[in-house]
Amino acid sequence: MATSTIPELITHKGCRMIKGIHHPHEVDQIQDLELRDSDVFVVTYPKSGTIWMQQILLALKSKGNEDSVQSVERVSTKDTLNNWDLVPWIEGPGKVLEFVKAESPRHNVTHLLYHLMPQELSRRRGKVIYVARNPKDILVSFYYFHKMLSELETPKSFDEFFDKFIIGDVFSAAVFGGSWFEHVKSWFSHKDDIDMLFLTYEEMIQDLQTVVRRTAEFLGADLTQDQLNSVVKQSTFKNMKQNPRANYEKMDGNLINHQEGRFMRKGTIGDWKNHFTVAQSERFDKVFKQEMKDFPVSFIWDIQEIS
Ligand code: PPS
Repeated sequence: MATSTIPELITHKGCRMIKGIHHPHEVDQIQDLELRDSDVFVVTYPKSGTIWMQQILLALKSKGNEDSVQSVERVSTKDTLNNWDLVPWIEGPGKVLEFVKAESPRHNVTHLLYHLMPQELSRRRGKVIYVARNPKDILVSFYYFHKMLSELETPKSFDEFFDKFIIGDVFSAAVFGGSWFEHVKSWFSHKDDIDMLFLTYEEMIQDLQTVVRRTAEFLGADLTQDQLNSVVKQSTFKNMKQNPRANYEKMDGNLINHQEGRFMRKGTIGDWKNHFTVAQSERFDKVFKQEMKDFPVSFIWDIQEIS
């Protein structure tokens, strides 16, 4: 059952966060963290494939051996393991302290902007895997996620949420995570300063095998072809949909309303077509074109483009 308090967002150093979950004094400690070469941060704007890359990292770490992840669950003192317990949010409550004490390799995820992340990244300590997704599909996925998560304000309608994501003629900073445009562009602008693998959700849909192989190479993970195949198998939408850890099934019913749907929802490209009106799509395209005119990466907007 969802709580009845109205969730609130705060802005801290230009970053939009959830009040009560993200504590500015903890977030401020992240920039000064000492990194190890083996540290990995998966960086995403919300709904871009975070849990997917979490899954790939977990499976790579266990060299495709599902039993090894399950054994972590068995020895855990928590009976509520979700993917995010195994690859935590660095900006989550108490996570900075856990990070400092954690054994190598430390794998974390974040929605934070570049300037709030450890400065040592720019000295090429630690690695970043950035996953970007086409923002029309993000908007739809985010809309359903707002209906599920009690810490995010339930939208009155899809149209209202659309107007919150795009205010006037810009990607707005009003939603959790801030402006999609700013997130992608600011991280991308640092891609040559830090050790970064830049991927898109759409290329993961198009060719998961290649993405898994490139990710393994980037991390220096030495897996046989059979082991890589097992990682791919565990990371398909079909298999993750049945994985309770990936669906936050064990997450407290006060935080997530499981009646509103599943975290692993559609897992495809182009669901925006089932939600946007023609006028909304045209308005979105205008904003996108304007804000992304110098951006060198193109996005795939329709599953037909790759099938
Ligand atoms: S969050 O809340 O920001 O952590 O969400 P995030 O994990 O970034 O994004 C959730 C969306 O990713 C989809 N997803 C996948 N799609 C295809 N294949 C696989 N294996 C996969 N794993 C996660 C998930 O279904 C959400 O997208 P939508 O469009 O809502 O289905």
